[in-house]
Amino acid sequence: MIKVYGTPMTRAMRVLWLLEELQVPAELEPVDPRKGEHYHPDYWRINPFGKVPCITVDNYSLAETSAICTWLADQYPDKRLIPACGSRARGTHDQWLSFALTELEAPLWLVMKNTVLLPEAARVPAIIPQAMETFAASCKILAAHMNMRPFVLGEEFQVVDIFMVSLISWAKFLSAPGLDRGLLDYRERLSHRPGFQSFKEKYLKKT
Ligand SMILES: N[C@@H](CCC(=O)N[C@@H](CS)C(=O)NCC(=O)O)C(=O)O
Repeated sequence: MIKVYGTPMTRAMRVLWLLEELQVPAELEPVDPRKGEHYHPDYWRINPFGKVPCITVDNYSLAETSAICTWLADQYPDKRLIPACGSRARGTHDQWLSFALTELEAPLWLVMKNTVLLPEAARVPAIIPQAMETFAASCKILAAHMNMRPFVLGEEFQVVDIFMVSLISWAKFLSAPGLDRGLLDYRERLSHRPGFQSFKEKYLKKT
């Protein structure tokens, strides 16, 4: 059985949603960073990266959300949620995944930390305008791309769509500039997928 460490309100949400899309049973082991539970030595023995999410399968453990999600999707090629390793489509998939993490998530995470997550005394509000501007410029590129296709890779829902939807949700929560109607509609459309609904039923109703 796959164990997922984290809570549904963290990046673990991306892993839990993917597992519902793959229809693979998993067990959620609650590790809540808001309560500092990720600092526990028992958790560091499982995940020396010290953050959530992380997964374990038998005696194998894996951290970093994008590594976890691509690895999981690769385990179930019949589910067609990621292009085959080495294919051009996989190159394009990973290009957008990398763009999501470095060009969209990184500036948003700076905003998140300095508006919500860090204790007030540790926040640096001066960072926010520049991070918002960086996000908006990248978001414009994504919006133009999504204007012409239903999913990032074209006609099929893939792992990278989970990351994009999650980041659009962060951006909406932070009132970040750059979101357009098309991106909000894309997020709304994907939230009706049975996989997402099942994630919501299983994990959000309990928290
Ligand atoms: N690069 C990591 C980032 C993981 C991360 O920062 N997770 C947050 C929760 S969403 C966390 O564990 N924060 C606790 C901390 O930074 O101390 C990934 O993509 O998995």
